[in-house]
Amino acid sequence: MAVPFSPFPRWPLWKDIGVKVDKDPGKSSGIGYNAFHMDLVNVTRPPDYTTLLCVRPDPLGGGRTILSDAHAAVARLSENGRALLAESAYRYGTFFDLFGVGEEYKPFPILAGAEPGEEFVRFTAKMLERSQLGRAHADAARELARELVGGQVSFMLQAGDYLVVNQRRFLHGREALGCGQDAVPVADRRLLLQMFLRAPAGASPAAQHR
Ligand SMILES: O=C(O)CCC(=O)C(=O)O
Ligand SMILES: [Fe+2]
Repeated sequence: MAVPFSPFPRWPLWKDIGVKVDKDPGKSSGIGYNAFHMDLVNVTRPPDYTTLLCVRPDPLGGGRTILSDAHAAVARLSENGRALLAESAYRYGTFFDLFGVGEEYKPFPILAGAEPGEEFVRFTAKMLERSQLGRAHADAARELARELVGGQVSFMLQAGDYLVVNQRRFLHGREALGCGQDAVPVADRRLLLQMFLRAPAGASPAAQHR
C-alpha cells in the first residue's frame, strides 16, 4: 500500500509514544488533549500516511483517538474563510534534522489551490495557541478547528489495533488521558508506536480512498 520511512533519523522507524507526565500536555507523549493536526505540517512533503499501533491503551480509560474529515470541514466554511486559509499566512513549529519530507514550509497556506479533496489540508489546531498569526487568518483557522470538532468521530484504540490515517483526507488527535497518571507505573502506561508511510510515486492516496 505504501512504503514505511522514518522522517527522524535520530529515532527508530517505530517511534514510541508513551506517557510523560512532565511534558507539554498538548503534545505527543503529553497527558492532555492533543488537538486536531496533521503530522509534519510544516514541511513541503508531509508523510502520506501516519499510522499508530496500540500496544497498551490508557489503564485510566482516557486517550480516545479523534479523527475528522478535513475536506468535509473545509466545505462547511464560508467562502471568505476558505480564501483566507488559502493564503500563505500560517506557520507552526521548527524544522530540524528531518529526512524524506522535503524542505521547511514557512509560511504555508492551509488550503492548496489544487483540486479540492486531493490535497493536504495543512492544519494543526496547535498553531492557534503557539504561533503568531494575524487576526483574520487566526479567526479563519479557529473556524476550521471548530468544524473539525463538530464533525469528529472518536474511538478507543485497543491493544493490537493498528490505525492508518490518510493525511490528505483526515486530521487526527487524541483526547486527554485519564487523571492520575503519576500513580501509574511507567511500564503500565499507555503506549503507541507510530510509523509514517510514503505512497508509491504516481499513486494518489486521496483517490485510493474514494
Ligand atoms: O497519542 C495519540 O493518540 C496521538 C499522538 C499523535 O498524534 C502524535 O504524536 O502525532
Ligand atoms: Fe499526530
